[in-house]
Amino acid sequence: MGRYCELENETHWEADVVHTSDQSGQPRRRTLPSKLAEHPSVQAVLARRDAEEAASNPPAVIDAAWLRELCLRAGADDAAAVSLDHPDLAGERAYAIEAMPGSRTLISLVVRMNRESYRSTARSVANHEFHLADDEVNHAARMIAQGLEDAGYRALNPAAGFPQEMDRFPGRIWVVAHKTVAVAAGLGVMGINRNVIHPKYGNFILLATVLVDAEVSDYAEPLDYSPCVDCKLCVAACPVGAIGKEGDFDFFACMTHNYREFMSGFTEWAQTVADAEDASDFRAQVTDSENASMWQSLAFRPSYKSGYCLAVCPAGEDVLGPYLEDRKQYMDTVLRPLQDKQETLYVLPGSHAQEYAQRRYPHKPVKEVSGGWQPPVPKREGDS
Ligand code: B12
Ligand code: SF4
Repeated sequence: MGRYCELENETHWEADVVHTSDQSGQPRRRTLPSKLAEHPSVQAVLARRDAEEAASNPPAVIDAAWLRELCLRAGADDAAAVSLDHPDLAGERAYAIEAMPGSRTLISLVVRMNRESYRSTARSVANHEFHLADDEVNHAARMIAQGLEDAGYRALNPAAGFPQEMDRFPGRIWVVAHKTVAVAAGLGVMGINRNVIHPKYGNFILLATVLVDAEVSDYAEPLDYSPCVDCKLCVAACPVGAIGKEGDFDFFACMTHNYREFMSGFTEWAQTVADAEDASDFRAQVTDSENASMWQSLAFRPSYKSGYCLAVCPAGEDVLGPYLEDRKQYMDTVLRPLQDKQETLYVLPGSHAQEYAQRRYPHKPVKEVSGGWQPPVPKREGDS
């Protein structure tokens, strides 16, 4: 398109270059000599300028369909947005505002884990799967935050798991409780095992949350049913009895065993090093395998000792089939190998976990530990 024009004795075609809309939503026209307007560099500069202008004046409300597309393209398997004013998020509000003042919406996202890898009795396989999915969900969250930033919004992506705010430890160290957000956003419901169960993917998901400073045109609502089928396999699978039949959760039982090589278990390991009289005293207290595993956790990524409550869960439309077909076969192939595995269980002395582990799993050695929660009572003179 163009029109004939005479300017300062020069005769040429002027091109109408129509670019993106301005603040009022009206298309803006730039008039340039046609030769210049058609030059690739000029077109690139103008396109970039228009994009920058659009980004500095983003729509006040984010379009929900645009946002969902952004999330899926970033690698999420599912995503939904929830207002920070949602009553179920009252406990998260102050943390979200502290992390990013002006936060208005939380975007919850889900990345699937491969089921068979997570169910493996080889802890290296299950942990590898966990860490790779953790990377994926973190990557997706980062891409979403970047996409929002490019569109002119302020957005922030806290880690899916670690790193966390260790200066608050042993208080709440996580920036956002991803489970609480996912449930409020309708992506699933917490089952008896206290993991969020997605209606399709079951509990084989990791979660992340992106904070953004704008509202979204359409917010999701919590699910009106729980995908948990109340089979209690998670109760039967947990080697330290952390999952109660009614969904009550023994935090210290799980943390002491499962987090043996995380912050609290590591502290106890360091104390053992500090208190040991010599190398042979230290090696009498910590086996070669435990030391090798601690090295692996420090050098690569921390190894969870369990996660069986999640591994055995048959809930979710994509997961449930084999359980419905033959429950005995499901238990023989998914639950029993984890129950039969020879492995050390770490428990607090005198705890319910200790009594439970000894009674239910006599073939698994049970080791008393402090869990690193309390510093040991200082040795007094004369103590042996
Ligand atoms: C803290 C934490 C843990 C703690 C506590 C777990 C828990 N239920 O809260 C420990 C170390 C035990 C843990 C273990 C695991 N975790 Co974890 N964990 C988290 C974290 C950082 C926060 C969880 C949270 O919001 N808890 C509070 C509320 C929402 O959960 P709740 O179940 O109602 O909490 C109860 C207890 O934990 C207890 N409690 C919480 N804190 C404290 C502190 C003390 C001192 C006490 C006494 C009690 C207590 O009180 C609550 C009410 O009953 C999130 C990451 C994040 N930033 O959100 C991952 C997260 C929840 N973990 C996850 C996973 C996968 C696991 C494990 C399977 C890892 C593994 N391989 O073993 C296990 C599963 C244990 C289980 N059945 O819950 C996933 C869950 C995914 C899903 N499908 O839901 C998350 C969301 C990580 C992620 N990005 O995907 N985890
Ligand atoms: S294992 Fe069974 S009871 Fe436990 S959370 Fe999954 S469906 Fe619910």
